[in-house]
Amino acid sequence: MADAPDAIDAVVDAIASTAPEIRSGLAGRRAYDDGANPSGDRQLEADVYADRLLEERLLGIDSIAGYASEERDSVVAPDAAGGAADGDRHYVAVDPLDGSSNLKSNNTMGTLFGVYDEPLPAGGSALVASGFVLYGPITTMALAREGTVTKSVIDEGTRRVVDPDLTLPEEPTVYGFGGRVPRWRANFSAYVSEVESELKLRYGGAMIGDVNQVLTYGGIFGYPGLRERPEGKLRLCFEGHPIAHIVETAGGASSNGEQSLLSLTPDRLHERTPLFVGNESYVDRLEAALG
Ligand code: AHM
Ligand code: MG
Repeated sequence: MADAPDAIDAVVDAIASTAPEIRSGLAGRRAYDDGANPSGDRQLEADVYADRLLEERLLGIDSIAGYASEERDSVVAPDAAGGAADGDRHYVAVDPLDGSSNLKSNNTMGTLFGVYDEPLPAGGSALVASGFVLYGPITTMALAREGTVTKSVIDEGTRRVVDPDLTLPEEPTVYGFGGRVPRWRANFSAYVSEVESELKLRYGGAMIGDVNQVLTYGGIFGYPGLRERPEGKLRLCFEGHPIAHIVETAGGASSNGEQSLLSLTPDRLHERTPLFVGNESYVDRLEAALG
């Protein structure tokens, strides 16, 4: 993966400086907007607000040649073709408010992003950095780049690193799996029976929050393929690639049930995938159970 410090710094700074605005704008935007996103989910006013802010900030960066969002049909290019040379062009994929249905119950949600050095949709190997902002009791950012994950607290738009080398704990403690249990397939249910006798359930309905628990305590998070929907719910480009990059860089593993999510290239921007991330031992056992 190519190193691109300037583009990455600019994206990370833009997202960190936008985070307090997104956060403070949530309270007044809990109603549904009129539209639906390309995956068919109803959009909240907060989804649209966060998407527009991020589009404006990220496309304002010279080296960003494309903005893709879970809330938009296709990749948006900057108005004027940027001055960046071919090798300096980068593309950002964003889930502006992952877990936004939690706004109703006032639970955790976040902003997820991946920076690629190829036009989108691209393979996971084109990711040069990825991260998430978590709007919990405090605002934090996990950032994977150059082989290291750092954790920062965001205060008034600036980042203060609180963990320079975030790694998954070796003794896993927690798990969380999405989808209604009767819709799970038999081999997955059998695997979960084993996991639930070993780990504690932590499921909050926002992937970012649930994966952050796994990063903090060790364990596994997943949203499996379901009986009527074998492709699962979550999207490879906006959720799968960035979260897999973060967890793998932190020493864990990712899978679609067969192989690392980072080895996959979506045919379509909004393509879905079964998604599993966590400690390697649990991801290996999952692949064996589903295989
Ligand atoms: P979103 O990006 O539209 O919020 O949808 C993704 C969210 C994930 O954060 C979470 O893991 C999942 O949907 C929860 O789905 P469910 O409500 O089916 O448990
Ligand atoms: Mg999401």
